[in-house]
Amino acid sequence: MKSIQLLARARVHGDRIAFQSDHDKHSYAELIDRAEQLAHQLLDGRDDLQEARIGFLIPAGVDYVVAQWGVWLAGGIAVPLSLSATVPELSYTLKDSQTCCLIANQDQLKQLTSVIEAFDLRTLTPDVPSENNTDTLPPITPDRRAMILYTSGTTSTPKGVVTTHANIESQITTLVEAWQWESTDRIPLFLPLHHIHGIINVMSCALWSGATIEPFAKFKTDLILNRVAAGAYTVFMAVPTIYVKLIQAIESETSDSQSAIIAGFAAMRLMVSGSAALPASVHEHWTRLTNQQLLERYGMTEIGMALSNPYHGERRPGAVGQPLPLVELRLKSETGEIIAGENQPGEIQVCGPCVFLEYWDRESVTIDSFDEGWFQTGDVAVLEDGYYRIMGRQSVDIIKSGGYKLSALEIEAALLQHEAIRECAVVGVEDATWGEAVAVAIVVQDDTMLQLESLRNWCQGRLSQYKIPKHLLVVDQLPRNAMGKITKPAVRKFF
Ligand code: MLC
Ligand code: AMP
Repeated sequence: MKSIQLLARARVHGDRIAFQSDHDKHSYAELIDRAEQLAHQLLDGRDDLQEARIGFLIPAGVDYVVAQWGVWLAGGIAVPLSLSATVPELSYTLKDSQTCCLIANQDQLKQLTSVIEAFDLRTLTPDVPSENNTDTLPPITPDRRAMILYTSGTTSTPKGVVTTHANIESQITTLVEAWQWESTDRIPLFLPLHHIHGIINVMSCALWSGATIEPFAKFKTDLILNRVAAGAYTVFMAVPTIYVKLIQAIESETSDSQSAIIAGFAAMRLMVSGSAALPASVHEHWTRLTNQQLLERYGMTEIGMALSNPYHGERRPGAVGQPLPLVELRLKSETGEIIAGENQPGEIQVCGPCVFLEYWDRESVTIDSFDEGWFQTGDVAVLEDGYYRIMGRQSVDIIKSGGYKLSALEIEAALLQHEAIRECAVVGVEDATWGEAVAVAIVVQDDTMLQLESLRNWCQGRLSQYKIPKHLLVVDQLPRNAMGKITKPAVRKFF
């Protein structure tokens, strides 16, 4: 029976350091030992969790991996939750995934008492005392469900993307091969760990390779730049917003510290950008500033990474390269033809072992998202001189802000709860830092007024920070087409 390769490899990496920060170090052997003990606690005498959903709310670091691996070893499905989610957002995820158990530290569990009671959740902390329980753990075949990640789309509420152990292994190995991961690599981990970029590209690829991760609770420019200047890393992965913020920060440094930071970046063997479009101007600015050419790639929660500029060879600004190993990709035109040549745009469709199994508990949505076995990404691309370039998304209702995918419909549904709002239309508008920023045009109820600041205050606790509108316009009426449907391209022109 095949075991989970990522964990089998951790045993082999043994005494190598998996996590290191200025105050502590943790070996691979410690990770796997602790994960096994947590698995026994989760099982609590049962043979197998049989794909029960286990949520965890844990910042980047050793405890996160202990929880993820503990769930897998016990036969459960890992549901990593967002640390920045509001209570309504968290409740939605727990309910939709039918999560039965929550792993979090004591402080967090205390803050979530009402949610825990409402969903009758069993709770555990990740720091279980080592009891050296040697009972056998269940065999885990690669086709079993491993993880559910929530992602927004054109439905107003997020959907759970289910990946199997085989999907995850394929998503990891394609990147380890293409980007030549080594056990000597050192990488900072500051991206949120309820999304694929942080979980697979950074954390799991590093752990597969026996490399060392330096975890951060969240991205903090000063902290990261200090460590870069100290030559702490060989690999760096971030979303475009972070590169924009880093450019601003580096350029405002004094010349001595600027030289040390630039030397730290220039010495890295690989720096990657993804999760949203990296403007060619930012790519070129970064190269001028640090002498380091960013490698831009394209991916999605449902498929892992699909396209990448080459590790060796031209990294073209504004382009996302070619299909990664094990990924089959095609473009389909608006009129339904498979595009054979260059310069003709079409929807990206992907198949291969990296493609997810299903949307949790949404059979018909899953069926509709495939076209003869090819997953329909909803992203439009064109092949130019051998490199794919992403042109945009088919749906205006999907917004990418700071690397987060947001559903305009989900934000509208939340805003419509405001007593002063009669109608609203949310769109993404171009923003130099965030890629896109959330903007809303509203029609107010009679005799009421609404200002941006009061709307933003009202949104606190209802929507995560990055979903809260940055622009507000009060209008007499929203533009509509002949069918009476709001026309979002026209709404966008308001801003
Ligand atoms: C935060 N703010 C925003 C915002 N996010 N304003 C506009 N638009 C947004 N999207 C505001 C806050 O309200 C706050 O305002 C101020 O910015 C600082 O907030 P913060 O939360 O401290 O921001 P910061 O830490 O700087 O966050 C920026 C970030 C973060 C880029 C580090 O957004 C991030 O980690 N993004 C990565 C998301 C990710 O991993 N995506 C991958 C999905 S997977 P004020 O007024 O209070 O100061 C995927 C597949 C693939 O896409 O291909 O990888
Ligand atoms: P998510 O659903 O959060 O996984 O986001 C995936 C989406 O991010 C894709 O469907 C694309 O729209 C977008 N994306 C990821 N990488 C890139 C990139 N390099 N350029 C443009 N868009 C990207």
